[in-house]
Amino acid sequence: MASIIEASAALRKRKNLKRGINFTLMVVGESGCGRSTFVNTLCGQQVVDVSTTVMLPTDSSTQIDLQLREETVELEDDEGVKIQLNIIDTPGFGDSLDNSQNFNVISDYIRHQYDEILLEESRVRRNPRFKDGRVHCCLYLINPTGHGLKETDVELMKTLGPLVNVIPVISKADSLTPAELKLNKKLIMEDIDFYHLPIYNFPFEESDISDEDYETNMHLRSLMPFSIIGSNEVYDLSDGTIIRGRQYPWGTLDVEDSTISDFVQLRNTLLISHLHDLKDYTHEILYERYRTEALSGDVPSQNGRGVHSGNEQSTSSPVASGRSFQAAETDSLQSSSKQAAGNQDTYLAREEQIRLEEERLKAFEERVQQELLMKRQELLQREQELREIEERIERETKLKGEMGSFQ
Ligand SMILES: Nc1nc2c(ncn2[C@@H]2O[C@H](COP(=O)(O)OP(=O)(O)OP(=O)(O)O)[C@@H](O)[C@H]2O)c(=O)[nH]1
Ligand SMILES: [Mg+2]
Repeated sequence: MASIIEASAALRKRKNLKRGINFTLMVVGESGCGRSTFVNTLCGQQVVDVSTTVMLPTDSSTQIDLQLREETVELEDDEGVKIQLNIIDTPGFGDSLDNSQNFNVISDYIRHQYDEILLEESRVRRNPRFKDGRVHCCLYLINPTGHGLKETDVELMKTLGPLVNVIPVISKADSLTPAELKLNKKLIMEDIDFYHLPIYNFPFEESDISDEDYETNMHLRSLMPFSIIGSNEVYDLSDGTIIRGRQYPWGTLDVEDSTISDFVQLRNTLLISHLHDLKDYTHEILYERYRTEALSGDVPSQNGRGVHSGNEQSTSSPVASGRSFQAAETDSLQSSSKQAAGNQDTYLAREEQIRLEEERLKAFEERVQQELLMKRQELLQREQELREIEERIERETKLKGEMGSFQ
């Protein structure tokens, strides 16, 4: 029996090696909080600014400057396992006075990926080239203020937490002394508990976890929120070692030094130890819940109104997550059996799915139209400016000519 399991595990590994594991990571945080630097540090290469694709146009009507950008990087671990890492960056986040519109752009994107899967699942013929775009983890970078959370942080985590695995992270940890960092972490966790923010806190089923995994998860919980230091520079030290670090007048720090930040722990968590857990939680709990709600007609409307309240996951405080995992699972199982009650239901559910997709496409079309309109207006303005410049030059030339003939 054991040999069969080993053989199938080896087979799976070989398959994974060949195909590569797909993982989608979203990085959210205020402008300048260090998102790009973190992405480059995580990947050990300069990935930002390369093949940047704007996925959603700016919504000019509401003055949101947020855009979602995707970069894809192929990483390979020590054992040769390939990871296709899709990184979704959110430039412009936190720049508007009213950030709620930004939250909606992000949550709409996440929901749209779920809708795509829902639609694909209901097709008679599957599309062999279908790309699963679900976001498996959302890192929320918090500026190192030394205080607890701001209102925006609370609202964002409340909005996104029920949809995606949100992991809060203090960026630029080198700006704080060890004591300040410790206090900052404590205050943030107190706020997360106080507001019952549904973050990903390494949930597990108590009956089904090895001692080792239990220790790991508890340790990771104790580090939350993770702290990171990022850098785009690599230095050759006098002893021949090469480090990615930050150079200061008083010395050079190594971003991988785990005594000053949790960067290495976070990287291991995302790319090695919890890569599959994050994917599984997305599929089995978050997507399943979304699917159940969508099929039972209890779909949150566009633009985040009536979002899945966040309360469902609100029990997942760092202490109670084992229970919340089970509770969520039971909920989804019950709802699944309800959903299987007859063809009529299925038919209505399909109708609902189609309606949902139509709504999303309509919203997307509207955004594109608005973007087009804005570009047209810009063009007209530029033309006007050009005309004015031409007229001025003409006037000046004429004046010069008149002056010349006068002399
Ligand atoms: N001290 C310190 N500075 C950092 C760290 N990470 C990034 N920075 C600096 O912070 C500034 C902004 O970093 P970016 O990575 O461009 O931040 P961003 O969030 O991508 O910024 P936008 O894309 O403009 O919103 C740069 O000057 C970085 O060098 C860090 O860990 N510590
Ligand atoms: Mg950036």
